Amino acid sequence: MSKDKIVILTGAGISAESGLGTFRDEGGLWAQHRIEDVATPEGFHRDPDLVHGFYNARRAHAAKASPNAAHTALAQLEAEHPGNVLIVTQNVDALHEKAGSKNVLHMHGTLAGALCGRCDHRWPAPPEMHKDDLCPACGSAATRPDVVWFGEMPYHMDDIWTHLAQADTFVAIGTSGEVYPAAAFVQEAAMGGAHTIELNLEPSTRVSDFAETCFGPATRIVPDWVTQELSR
Ligand code: BJW
Repeated sequence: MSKDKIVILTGAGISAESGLGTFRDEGGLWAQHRIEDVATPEGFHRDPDLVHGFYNARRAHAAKASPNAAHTALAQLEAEHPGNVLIVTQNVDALHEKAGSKNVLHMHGTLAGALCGRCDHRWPAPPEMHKDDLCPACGSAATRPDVVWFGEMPYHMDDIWTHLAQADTFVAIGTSGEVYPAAAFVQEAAMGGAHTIELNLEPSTRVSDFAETCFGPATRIVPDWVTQELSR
């Protein structure tokens, strides 16, 4: 059995079969909402009610969702692989944790968090957030979902670059490769000597950067890959 360090990047595609919509697939979230309205600091400044409504609905939907066989397989990999397994997720749902994964970095934040735009205080998000909610630390009515919008710096980046440089295997699952810096992780890992694998429904825009690929629904191809990895 391999003792190597595995870094896994996940995107919206891994949660699609749990009933959570992706962004860029046909009928996805960006077909229903303008990115600049709901996923930028400027959009939030212009219309906080609209943005809170968008995230309140997604928080409620995500709370009811259950992890699927792909999330469960990654939790099994973490539990049984003799080396280190790290999940870096772009997803704001908690399905990796619900499946039992412990070593998870949420680079685009989480629906479970609230953030004060004035003093940067963080606290657990209530089921619904509103523009007049007050920050429990500084009292400002500047509360927002603790998620990363376009033009903002994703979280944990120093740690993530370090883990990518040390990875023996890098796997990207269910992500289109359209959004940076996550889109550049495959090149960073490959430069450090990692074997790179794309597991996706269909080839992403970064497909030529990967050494190995497998296409199909995550609930099929991720458990298959985990079984293969644990028997190496
Ligand atoms: C299945 C499946 C199944 C379906 N089984 N698979 C020009 C060049 C380069 C970079 C830039 C540029 N201009 C601007 C930038 C930077 C910008 C960027 O990347 N823009 C691009 C549009 C070009 N990036 C940023 O701004 C980032 N910050 C940054 O760079 O900081 C540095 C900096 C800061 C300040 C100044 C200057 C520099 C921040 C990006 C934040 C992204 N935020 C969002 C919203 C998060 C909160 C929320 O959830 O609402 O993150 S946008 C959205 O996209 C979300 C996702 O995490 C992210 C990625 O989407 P993902 O997960 O890949 O989903 P999809 O829908 O795209 O793909 C789904 C995939 O699944 C597909 O491949 C399907 O085939 C597959 N699939 N069903 C398996 N069943």
